[in-house]
This record gives sequence, C-alpha cells and structure tokens, in this order.
Amino acid sequence: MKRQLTRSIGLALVLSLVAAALGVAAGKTEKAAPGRDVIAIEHWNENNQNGIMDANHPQSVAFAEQFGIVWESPMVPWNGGTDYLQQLRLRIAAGELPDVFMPWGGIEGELIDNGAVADLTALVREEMPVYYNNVPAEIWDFIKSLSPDGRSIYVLPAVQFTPLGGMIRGDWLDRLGLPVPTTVDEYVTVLRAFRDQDANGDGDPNNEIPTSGREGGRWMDHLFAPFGIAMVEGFPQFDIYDGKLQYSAVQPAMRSAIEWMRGLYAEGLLDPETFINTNQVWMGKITGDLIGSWYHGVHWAGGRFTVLYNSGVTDVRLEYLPMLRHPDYDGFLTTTDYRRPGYVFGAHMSEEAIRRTMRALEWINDPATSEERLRGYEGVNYLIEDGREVRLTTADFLALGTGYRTSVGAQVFSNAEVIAGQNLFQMSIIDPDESPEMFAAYGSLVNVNRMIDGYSRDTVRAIAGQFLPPSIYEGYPDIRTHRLFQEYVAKIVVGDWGLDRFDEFVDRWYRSGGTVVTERAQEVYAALQ
Ligand SMILES: [Ca+2]
Repeated sequence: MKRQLTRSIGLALVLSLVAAALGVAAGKTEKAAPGRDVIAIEHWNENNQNGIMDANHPQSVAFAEQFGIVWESPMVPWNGGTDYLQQLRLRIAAGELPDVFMPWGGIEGELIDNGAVADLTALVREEMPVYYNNVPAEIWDFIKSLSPDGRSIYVLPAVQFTPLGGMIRGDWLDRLGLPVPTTVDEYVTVLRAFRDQDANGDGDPNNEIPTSGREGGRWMDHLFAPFGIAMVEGFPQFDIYDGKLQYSAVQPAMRSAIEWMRGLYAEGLLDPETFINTNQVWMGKITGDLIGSWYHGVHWAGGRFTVLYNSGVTDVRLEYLPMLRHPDYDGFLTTTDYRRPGYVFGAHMSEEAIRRTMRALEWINDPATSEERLRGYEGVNYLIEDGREVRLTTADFLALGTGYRTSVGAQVFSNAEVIAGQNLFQMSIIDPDESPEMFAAYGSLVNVNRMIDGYSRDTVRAIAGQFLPPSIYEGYPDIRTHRLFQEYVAKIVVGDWGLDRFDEFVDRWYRSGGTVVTERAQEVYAALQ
C-alpha cells in the first residue's frame, strides 16, 4: 500500500515537473495522478532552515494519503529572520509567493493591502474548528483589525506557549555549593563565584563567562526584567508607565537597568563580547560549557542539554533562573498572548488547495492528535528493526544525512499543558537505558519539563502594548527596529559613553519620531480597549 502510494506521488511529481517545463508554476497547479490527485504545497517558515521537504519525505507521503497534499519546502536560511525575509522579499518581488508561509518583519499588512494573500474568514471556521476555538477571541479581533474592512481573517495567528526565561547551570552551582539565586544581589554573588572559581570543573578557573547576551542587546532580558522593563527578546515594548502607554526603553527604570549592567560589565560578570555575539557564537559558548546563565526559550533548553551531555558533560543540569527580585522595582517577565503571524495563504491558491492545507494544519494543531503526531514517521522518528520499533532521536535522524527536516515544524497553537504533556508522552516511549543517546534524549525532556514548571510559577505578565500593529511605525523605520536604543545600550554598558548620555538617548528618541509613534500607539490602544 505504502509503496504504491509512493509511486503515484512519484508520478504526480513527474507531472508537476512537466507542468513547470511548460511554464506552469509547480505547486500552484492541481495535478491529477491516477486514482488520486495530490496537490503540492510550497511551505515556508522559520523551520525551513533545518532542511528540505519534498514529495518523498515521510510526512509528505503520509499527508498525501491523509489530506491529498505533499509538502514542498526548500532550504531557506533563517539568521534571526534577516535572511528569511530577504529570500521571501525576492519571491514576492518576482510575483512567485510560496503557497503557505509565515510572514516576517511585519510584511503581512502590505501583503493584505496588495491582495497577495487569501481571505480565510469562512474557510478557517469550516476547516480548522479546533484551532479556531482555541485561539482567544481578543486575538481574532486583532487579526481582523489588520484587514481592510476590519472584519476579515487573512492571517492565522501563532498562539504559542513561548516560555522565554532565565536558565542557570545547576551543576555549576552544585560544584560551588550555591543555591539558585532569586534576587539581583544573590545573582551577583553567583556571577562572581562563576567568574572566580572553576565552576565548569575543567581545571581552569578563568574560562567561565558568568552571563552573556547577543548583538543589539538581545537575549539578555533576564537583566532588564528585574527593573520592570517590558521587553521581548531584547526589543523594548510599549506598556503602561505612569498610567500611560509608553515605550519601556525611555523610562527611568531603563536608566537604572543600564547602570546595573554597566557595573556587571566593568566587573567582568557580563561577557565582554555580549554586544557582538551572533546567535551562532553565543550558542557555541553555551554548548561549549562556558556560560553559566542565560536567557532563552526554556522549552528549547533540551537542545543545549543534549549537546553538552553528548560532549562529555554528563553531570549537566539546567535549572530555571527565576525573575530576579529587585528592592526598588516591580519586576516581571514579559509575555504576549499574540506573538506573531503564523501563516498566510497566497491568493494564487485554489480554494481546494487551501482547504486541504488547512485540514493538515488543523491536525498538526489539534491537542487530541498529539500522541499520534509524536509517534511520528518511520524513517524519521523510528525505524523498524526485526519487527520492533526503534525510536530515533533528532540527532540520530540528522546522522542519517537525508537532508530532510524532521517535520513541517512549529505548531501555531500550543500552551503549557500541551507542551508538558507532549514531553511526558515522549518520555513514555523512550527507554533511557537503551543507549547513551536515549539517556540524553530522556534527560533533555526531564530538564525541559523542570524549566516549564519553573516558568509556569514565575512572575510573568502580558503587556498592554501586545496588540499594537506595525503600522504605528510608518515613516519611522529606526524607531521600529530600536536602532537608537541598541546603539546607546551597547556604548553605555561597555563604558565607551557615560551614563549621562542616557538622557540624550531619550531626547533623541522622542525627537526622531518617538513622539509621533507614542501618540499613535496610545490612540490604537484606546481604540482597542
Ligand atoms: Ca573552568
């Protein structure tokens, strides 16, 4: 049965290549194969960086039977979204949109205005009822506000449980006899111990980086949070200050946060390269057993655990680093219920292609199908050997060198229960005693669920500015990209500039468009209330 299906898809693929040769864009034409038609869907999101998908990928093979579609996903580099957006813009400029894709950099507004993406208002209710009902009504209201008539749905929102929080090396703390810090003062004590002692236990007391972040002052939100700074992944946000919606970066609390970080930097507690670390360099330091604490998606910590464990750090333990309490501020970790657009569908797609793709996305996002999905696909998630199912870790799968990514990727709906439940189910189908690799895979799930538990009990707050549309920045691209903030925070923290230049930053920010953008933000916020 499976072989026969593969053959018919193979034929569909040949037909699509013929169609492409005749000048019909592949993936945009329904192709009839004998007995069953299968539509190729070109799909793009941030997971395209992890490998390709095509009609022969095991998930495509299954989806051809289940939904009458196959995925076509080229490799698209991500690079924090920069490379992805560039590639996407090239395709948009050429009039060759992918079928289903994640918009990035706020381009969904222009895609809707240009009629480039499909109206999904009726279809999403019909084909994705579980997802439709799981997405909160206030998020649908916001999505509709992006449409020309204010009542239509062009975007499927990503409503993902994204526990962005602090992490600290529990095995380092054990080695130095220290508890997990809970206040800024306790944290400084731990950072000094990491700096002065051989916390990673390699015999060299001088190779530890107590804490670190990334270029643009990004991914060091754990250092801003104690001061009550609304911030997402290093980007300051609009929230209520002095009873009004305002930009968090120009508040007196930001000055205090920068002053504190300047002290950490001067003391050698903050990575000297923190403002020039690329994602890759920063990640390499973490997995190279050099960084003691950092801020990231705690649900992604399993990947760090696995690399450290497999490189010989067999006592690695990641602990959740709570929001550090400050005596003078009401700190919190920022969250947003709505984070970003999940998918848009190209207006060139046939209604049938949209419907089938939606059925597949509904299946991917329905909590009731999670165990079925986690069992996965033969050749990706497991192999059958001597009639027995042998689970593959992601590392095992990558070692097969197929060039394929594991699956179509990120869900557009998840919550803490969904993620923790999925991890528990995965633990139930893994035998940690089978091999060191399986022990590492099991251990990574244990660590991740400990993190999710810590985050779920921490001081986390959705901010007032979470539904502000990108249009408030129109005419002020530098305000939107936080360019001025990034320049000043880097130069002041590393000591190139004095702290007094923070006031100059505030003044310049307001004068270069901040005043207008703040007024717009306050108007939109008032209208949304
Ligand atoms: Ca050391």
